[in-house]
Amino acid sequence: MNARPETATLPIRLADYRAPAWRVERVELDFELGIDATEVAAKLLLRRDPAQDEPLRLEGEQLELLSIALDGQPLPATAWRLIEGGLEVDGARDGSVLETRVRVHPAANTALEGLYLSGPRESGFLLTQCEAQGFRHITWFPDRPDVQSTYTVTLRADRARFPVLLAGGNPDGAGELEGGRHWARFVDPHPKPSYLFALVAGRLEKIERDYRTADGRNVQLKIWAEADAIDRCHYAMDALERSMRWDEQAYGRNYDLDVFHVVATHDFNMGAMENKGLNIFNAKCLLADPDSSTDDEYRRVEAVIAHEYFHNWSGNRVTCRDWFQLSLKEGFTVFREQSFSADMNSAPLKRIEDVSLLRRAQFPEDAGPLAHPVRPAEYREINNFYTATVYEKGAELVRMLAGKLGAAGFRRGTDLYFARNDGRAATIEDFLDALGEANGIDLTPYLAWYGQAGTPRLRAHGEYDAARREYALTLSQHTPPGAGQPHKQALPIPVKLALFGADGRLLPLHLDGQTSTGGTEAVVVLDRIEQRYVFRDVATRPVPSLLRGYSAPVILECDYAPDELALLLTHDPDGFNRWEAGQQLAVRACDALRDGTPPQAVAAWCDALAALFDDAGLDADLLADLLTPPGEIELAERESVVDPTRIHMLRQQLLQHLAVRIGIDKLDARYRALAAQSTAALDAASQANRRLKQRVLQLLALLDPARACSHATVQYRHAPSMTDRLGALTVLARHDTARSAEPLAHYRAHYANDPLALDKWFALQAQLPGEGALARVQALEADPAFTLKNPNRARALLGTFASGNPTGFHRVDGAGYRLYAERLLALDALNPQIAARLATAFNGWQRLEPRRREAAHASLTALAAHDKLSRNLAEIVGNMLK
Ligand code: 0A1
Ligand code: ZN
Repeated sequence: MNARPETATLPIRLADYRAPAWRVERVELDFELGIDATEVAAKLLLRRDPAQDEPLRLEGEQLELLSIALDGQPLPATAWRLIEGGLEVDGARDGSVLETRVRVHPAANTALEGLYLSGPRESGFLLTQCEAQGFRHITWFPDRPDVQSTYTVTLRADRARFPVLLAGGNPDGAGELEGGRHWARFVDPHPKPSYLFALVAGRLEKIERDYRTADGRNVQLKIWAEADAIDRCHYAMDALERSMRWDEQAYGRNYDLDVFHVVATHDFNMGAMENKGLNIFNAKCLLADPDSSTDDEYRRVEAVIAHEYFHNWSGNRVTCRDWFQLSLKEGFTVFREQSFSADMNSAPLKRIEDVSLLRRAQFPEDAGPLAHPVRPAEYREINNFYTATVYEKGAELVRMLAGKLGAAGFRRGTDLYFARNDGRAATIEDFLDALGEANGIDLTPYLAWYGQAGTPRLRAHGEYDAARREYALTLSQHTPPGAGQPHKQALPIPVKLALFGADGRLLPLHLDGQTSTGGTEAVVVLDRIEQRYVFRDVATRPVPSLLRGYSAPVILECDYAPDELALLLTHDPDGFNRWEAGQQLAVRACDALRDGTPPQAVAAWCDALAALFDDAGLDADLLADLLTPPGEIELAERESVVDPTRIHMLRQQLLQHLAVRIGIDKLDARYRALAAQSTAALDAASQANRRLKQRVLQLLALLDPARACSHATVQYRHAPSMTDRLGALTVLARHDTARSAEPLAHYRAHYANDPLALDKWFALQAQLPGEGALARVQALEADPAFTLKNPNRARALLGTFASGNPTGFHRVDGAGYRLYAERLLALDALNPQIAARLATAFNGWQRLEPRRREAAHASLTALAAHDKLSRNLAEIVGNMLK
């Protein structure tokens, strides 16, 4: 099937929003399901807005129209016409019923949007993906989120081939039909937009559990997967139950149908999808068991289960008026998911993980040619806007609002938001209005955050006056121009802060006119270009701890001396800021190594960490994070001219210094001690041990690769968990190619039938740094298990190579770019969404050093010159070259 739109489109603008002229009150859908051809009959009860005089227009793509009737009468060909991307119908009135019948072709649908086949045609199952605009690939419909309808869905299919038939809503009957066929009906009483429609049909197994909501409803929870995976769904079921309880307690939100289905598929463009009553998950975000999932993957499953479940209120009951408001549901839901994960696990570590992701994924986006505001002003292809900015930065904005209102105030605000907007398609203004009104606060200044792209820089400068015992802190902000916004305005930036004495103790704060959060911590809101804050009665020259807990998504620039950062790294009780001080110090250390200036920062960082390494009171997982300097992508963000090889070498050099400072004996002893405690247990302490063990082994490998590889060989052989197995394999593959061959082959054979485990095998090798990476990737492409048709596989090999292997991808000769661009083209013909997403790996190319920049430019230009690019890929490549 040709997945490309017929014509290029003009951008769609927020400013052009108009309420729909036609709505659909009720939908009845009838599916005659088949792998090659499925027939869809739709019956729409239409409502006309009396204030508008528009003809009825419905969206549809790649639909084979079989029949069309209005109010029971077949429509003559003169009464309807195909227009670009749609269908125009004459003669409809308020209350009219439009009936259409179309044919679609699931097995030929490689774009995985609309109705498609997951798995081989003999054994695979059918499923749908409708966000953002997949429903128009299923039937003619006003496919926009502000059209909300109740759905009655009847599925008919061959019973032997499709024993399980599911759609969103409550079950409403099922039965047998002639010729070995059967049917099932589902009714969803909650009006919903078309993007939340879903069906699943095929051979699936299930696990189930009864759940009683806080408001007394009995709900059947059912998780579905193919037979070989059903035993790996139990962890997700537990996580689902935890999520449901948490949403009741934290937000007063109860589930609202009699059943809640979750389905796993290996063929999915994203992580998961919150279809009403029928969530569909990428298997990667649902299946978990100790033999094939890492600790990180377990946490991800828990987070994604929560995320999709939480959407039932933040997204489904209250949906988005238009796709510009995407962050209304996504930013809020990511924030809810982050809070849940923080409650279930370690809060400071979760914060570190979230901020690292923001810096790795969102900051580069916000600083480059793909930059856009959390609420974009225009787009060509909405699927390109499921970005780190809309999700991650959007969550940071909600976090700022929550911080401003305090826990009780935020809850008052969200209660009002849900009550007032239940069943509505809302806007970001509706969200801020409700939060503000419930608290008697005007939050409109925060709207500016939603409309302005770019990461603000927050400068901090402190002066101490010993005679007056005063400390004056000057804060100023600046957002570089970009994304078509030459002049950026000042934003309200909440800065949570504390002051430390030279002995590492917190000082009491006396700050006129500011809220104090408990004597030693305060929040000031910088809402102009510059402001000075004077702290009185400060006994000694203080060291400020700023943006505690990362209280605003900005880049802090503060002229700390290395020993001040070391003091915070050693003493700050705010776990996040402690880590942050270490990160800043590591950056300084890298700068010193790069510039050949006196290595004070190197010594300060190494000394502080060596001391913390011996601190028995420090949590193993925090120590593991402290021992990890910023990654190569983060380091590159700070450079005006980027040489990925040099950055890689500097970071390795820094780690080498750290390893030397701690010393072989200590590293070896700690590794052995941690290895002796190895189990498959999933409790926090066991996970923390594994995490630290891996960091220690990696450091040891820098000093004594032979010894580290011996440990890794033993660890691989006896690993009780995937975390240990993969950790060992990574060290071996990095440090001893010859010795890694056998375990890599063993892994490949052992997991031959486990696609998720195989993805990790591809990704691990795609990530190995250096010149050899390209040849390795090409060899891996020849593996019979490699295919561009499966998004997880394509991402594991090609995505990891381009986004997770800077030295491999950014070869000076440009061969990495050329291969990648060729693959993007091939991918685009199959699955434009995935091609466009993977193409973002070129982001940042303009700041590469000249030879690489030229090579990247040549590859991008060649790509752009193709006349048959999808709208998805064309938009990304076009923006990249702007
Ligand atoms: N709403 C989902 C993300 C999602 C978006 C688009 C999809 O298909 C193209 C699928 C999923 C979420 O936030 O989890
Ligand atoms: Zn979401």
